Amino acid sequence: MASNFTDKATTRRAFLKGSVAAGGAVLGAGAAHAAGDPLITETQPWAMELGDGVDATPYGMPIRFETDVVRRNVEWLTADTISSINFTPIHALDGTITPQGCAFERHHSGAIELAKEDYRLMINGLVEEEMVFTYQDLERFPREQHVYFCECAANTGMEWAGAQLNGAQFTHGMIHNMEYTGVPLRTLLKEAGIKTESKWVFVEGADASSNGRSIPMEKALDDVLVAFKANGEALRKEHGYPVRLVVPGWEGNMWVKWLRRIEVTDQAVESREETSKYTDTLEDGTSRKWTWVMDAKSVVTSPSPQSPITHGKGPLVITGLAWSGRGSITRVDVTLDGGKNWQQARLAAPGQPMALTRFYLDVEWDGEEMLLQSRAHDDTGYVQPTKEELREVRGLNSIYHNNCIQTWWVKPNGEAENVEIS
Ligand SMILES: Nc1nc2c(c(=O)[nH]1)N[C@H]1C(S)=C(S)[C@@H](COP(=O)(O)O)O[C@H]1N2
Ligand SMILES: [Mo]
Repeated sequence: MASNFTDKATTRRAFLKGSVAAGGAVLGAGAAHAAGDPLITETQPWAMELGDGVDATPYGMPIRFETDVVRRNVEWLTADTISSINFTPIHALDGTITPQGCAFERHHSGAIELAKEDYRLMINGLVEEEMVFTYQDLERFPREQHVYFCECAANTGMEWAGAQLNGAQFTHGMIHNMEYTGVPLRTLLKEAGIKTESKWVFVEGADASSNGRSIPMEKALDDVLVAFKANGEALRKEHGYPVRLVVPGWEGNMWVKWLRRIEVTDQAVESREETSKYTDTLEDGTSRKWTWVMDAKSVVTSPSPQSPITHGKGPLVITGLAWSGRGSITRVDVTLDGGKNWQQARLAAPGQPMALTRFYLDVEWDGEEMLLQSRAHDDTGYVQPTKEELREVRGLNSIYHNNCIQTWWVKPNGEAENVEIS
């Protein structure tokens, strides 16, 4: 066992030296540190004792050093934590898939516990035959698998009037991105047989709030999924176990959790109190309603206020996320000087429709202050607007659908702050 560790250490050292010798060194004198470093020269405690057995953790949690990578809520935002929201720690994640354990939650009457045995999904209204499916019934239909983001329409909503919350988690963390497995809603609607006059579906959850929403039939028959797995495993309770609706590209409030009923109708049903809340108030007092699609948006996740630069000047990885509810991200630009000069970032993988895209820009940081911004482009040709441009159209009274360009002021000491520039 001990010799095994020695081998690994040797290989690692050889690799570090090798990369320098090959002229591919990013960090210059990196290998020179090794000589006086006890972490390299001394045998460490973890190499002198045995680790946990395979029966220690039947279901694993992150290692204790990562306990700050968690969902957080903002206390003053809502009156209680039941009808409330928390935020994904996007400043500390990489890649694009959001682990369920730290994916933001939004509920209107708390996360309920509903067993598969007690699960029923009813389809009624303008159908040939009203139907009730059990969980087991749903498992017998052909399945599909897709990665989609889910963004609450209120994401970035606190930033309309001015820079407010200090961290990407709080300004942009009402979003998650998961790989869903489920049955197309279309399949279930066909099973029940929709009547010719049907134009909408009214979807409802089993929780006390029921979160009823109307979705146009065109969307319902297109790509909406009745999902029961996320990232390979069962949905977590807080994300709607055992079954939730996935409405790709559209605002989170339509993604009904603990899905219990689908009513086929010929007109949109006004839900209880909530529909009106997801309406944008414009400067002239009129409202913007039925704005379901989430426009293209992006944010630099690191460096950012909760993810400062701690290594001084030199090579710096700038990274972030971009997404569009209208299609795929084709390009992301990053500026270090508040929009005077833009550079095209590298996409970690080609943009996928209605899913998060990870971008990187590798720079040599001179240690001077930066005004960091990112700007997303999608395949409809749409370009993410500045805060000024968005305000010209939507005014200052809006809460929802704020997809403007975000600015982080990175100071010479590496700390970052949420600011607004004009
Ligand atoms: N049944 C039910 N579905 C619901 C809600 C709810 O309160 N009850 N909240 C909605 C809102 S406003 C959002 S943004 C998303 C959030 O999904 P999440 O909690 O999995 O992040 O769920 C939606 N579906
Ligand atoms: Mo939401």
